[in-house]
Amino acid sequence: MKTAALTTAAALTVLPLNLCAASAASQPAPRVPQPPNVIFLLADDMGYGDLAAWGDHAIRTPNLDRLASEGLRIDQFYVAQPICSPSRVGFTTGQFPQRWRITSFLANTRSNRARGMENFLSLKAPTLARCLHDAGYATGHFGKWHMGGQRDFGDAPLISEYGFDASLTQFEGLGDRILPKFSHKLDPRWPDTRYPLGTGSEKLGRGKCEYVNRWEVTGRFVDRAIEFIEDAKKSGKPFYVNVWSDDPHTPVEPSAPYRGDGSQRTRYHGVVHELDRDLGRIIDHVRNDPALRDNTIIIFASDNGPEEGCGSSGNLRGHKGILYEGGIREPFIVWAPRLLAPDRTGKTNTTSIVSGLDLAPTILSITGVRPKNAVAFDGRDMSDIFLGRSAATGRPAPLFWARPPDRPGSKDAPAPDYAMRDGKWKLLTFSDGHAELYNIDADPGEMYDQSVAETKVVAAMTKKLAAWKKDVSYEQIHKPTRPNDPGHRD
Ligand SMILES: [Ca+2]
Repeated sequence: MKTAALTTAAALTVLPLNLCAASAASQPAPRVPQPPNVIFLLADDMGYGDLAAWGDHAIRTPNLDRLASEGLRIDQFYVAQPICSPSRVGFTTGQFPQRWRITSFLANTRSNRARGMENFLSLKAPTLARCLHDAGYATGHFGKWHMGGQRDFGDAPLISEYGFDASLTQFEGLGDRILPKFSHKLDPRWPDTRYPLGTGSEKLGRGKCEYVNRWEVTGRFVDRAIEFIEDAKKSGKPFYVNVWSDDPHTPVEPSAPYRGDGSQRTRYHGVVHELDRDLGRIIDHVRNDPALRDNTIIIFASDNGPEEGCGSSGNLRGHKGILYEGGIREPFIVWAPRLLAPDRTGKTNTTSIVSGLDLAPTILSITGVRPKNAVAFDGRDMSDIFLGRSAATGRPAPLFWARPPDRPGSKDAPAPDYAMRDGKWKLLTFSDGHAELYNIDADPGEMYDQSVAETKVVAAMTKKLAAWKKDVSYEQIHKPTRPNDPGHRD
């Protein structure tokens, strides 16, 4: 980093948290500020270019745009992998998902095995929710999970076993769930309008299942999250709440007024608009309550780039599943009116490089929570960046990605196998041995390969990439196969 170093938790507004000890104090004690509440809003397959705040004015997203105008946008935000499950493992654990053998989307057991993957996130993995729960936070997960308990595998842990007091999910997880039905048969092979992965999930049991219209699913997660927040408020506990919508993932079906001309693209626009409206309800709930507004951090992100034919990567190259920027670089907003540096409100940090891996160590720092057991996070404490106290260039350590094994690209255009970001440089390597190098600061669209002119940079980065592959044992588990199962959905 070229500018100010990150501060430690001790320099932040809250003290190290031990709620039990604090409440047991017998004499009037110095007033300890309530540790901040955290709400993490996550979209599913929304592209870098899909919000007006990032340049797309074809979709109306007034609530998320207002969140950005009252908060801080971080422009160089990367997810851990360009696809659902490992991206979520990165947010959840603060560690490269390769360490937990979740390298692409979790599907059925045969497909997971063929790709060298586990069937669920190990309970040995550290989780942000468990750290916060152990420190006295009320913790709730409402929305898509996709870290175990899907397709034919019902023996995964419940979401609650990862540190959550309450959960409500859909067909990519266990426990109580809301399952989608569509207004028409999606496929003549399927007997009714209920989504087959939903009916399959229902057969796994392990929670109550309720079917609602596809366009009502996110609203149900938001309703449950608001209830949970109110309960936490009444109990006097700080809270950590995930609202992980499965919008705008395909199949896209907004309510009837928002279907436009019926094309995939306009229905996608409708889904994003309704997602924005639903998330707006929880944002307004916090904004309109001074007790919540003044001590809550709301973070918004997407889990990976857009599916082709749906969302927009803006000026970036590539899409979901691909290691070019469009697959891994996503919108990211931090909203925290009383905690954010006032002169950064409504601004965009274009210089710092932030990862989904940073979420866990950063939230622990901001909340002053120390994990019971030391965790070797791959992410870094970026609290100064999140709260607008610094816009330090780059990041303290490089980032690495590996292609999901089921996304090899085409014969004519093979997908890059590995990527690495270090300072302004991004290296991409291919199975035939060649590499591409881009100066992302000058060329975010990855148009001008610098690998021939910058051979020393390529050599140095290739060496670091090899060390990372060894560190996470990736080449031993990498099995580049492509599943071809009925009902395939990532
Ligand atoms: Ca996704």
